[in-house]
Amino acid sequence: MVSGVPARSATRRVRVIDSHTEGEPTRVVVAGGPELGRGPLAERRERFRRDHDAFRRALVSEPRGSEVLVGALLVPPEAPGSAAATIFFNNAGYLGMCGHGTIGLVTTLAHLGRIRPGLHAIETPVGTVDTVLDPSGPVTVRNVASYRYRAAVPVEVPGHGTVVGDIAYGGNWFFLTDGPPTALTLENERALTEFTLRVRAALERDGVTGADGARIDHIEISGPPADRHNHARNFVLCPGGIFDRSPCGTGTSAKLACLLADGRLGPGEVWRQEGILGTVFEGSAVWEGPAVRPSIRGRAFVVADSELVFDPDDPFREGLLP
Ligand code: PYC
Repeated sequence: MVSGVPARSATRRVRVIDSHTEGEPTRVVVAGGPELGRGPLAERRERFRRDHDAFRRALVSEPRGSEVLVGALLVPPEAPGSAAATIFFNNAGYLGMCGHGTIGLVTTLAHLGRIRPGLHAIETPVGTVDTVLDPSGPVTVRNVASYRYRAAVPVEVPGHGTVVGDIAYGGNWFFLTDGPPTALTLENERALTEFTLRVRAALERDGVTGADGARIDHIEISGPPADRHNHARNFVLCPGGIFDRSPCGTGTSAKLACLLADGRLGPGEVWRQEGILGTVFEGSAVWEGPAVRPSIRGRAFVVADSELVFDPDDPFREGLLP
């Protein structure tokens, strides 16, 4: 047996619900996932990583998924009042929080008839987030406390010279820079991906990290919006080397932390963050001590309610890629 996906005689079946949030997909594992026991979510995430990593790969990589997919394993909540608890993952590993994924998860719970419009607490490995499901569909996520860690950090990026950006936390770690190397359009996706990969490699080369040595695995570039009703457009590189199709919930949270720190946005003021597809998250944040508490609003749609099949004879039952 390989951990996570046992080669047993019976075919294993895993029920998943797929959705997209403003373009970015989420796959919620509703039944048939690994048993992680009880205890703090951060500990259960470590158990997932240690004992069931093959399951993660099988869920989000080819032939069942792709590198754009974010998985969300539903696990029993710790607190009796929580609507759900989840561990987010992708092709590269495990995420602390995921904004678009939380919106997708809440929409999925509504699709399953497990929740109705209103307030719902969702537990994640980096804290509990309050969400509000609007009767008309949109979901607001009151994210974990977010903050700017360092401002105006210069980094030498091969082929691009000195790139200056802020390091901020929004549930994941981000390097945020203004002034894209080229227009933030889908046609420039390759050049933007190449640029952000180089920025990330340069940060790693120089040992630039988030607090406590945390790896900065998301790079966010900001530029002018295509629609004048919005405030900015972004391009966000995710840990697995692929870009976020949505405006990125944790990335928008990190951006809000920087905007409030600079006094460019007031507490409670609305920021309309456009993503690379032109879809929008509406965000705002208020001060909470030295950090800010961001709220992100967006919409998800369920696109599949299905069962994944793990045939014990399939040599690629754990996915094509290691
Ligand atoms: O929406 O927070 C987010 C997110 C992180 C990675 C992909 N999406």
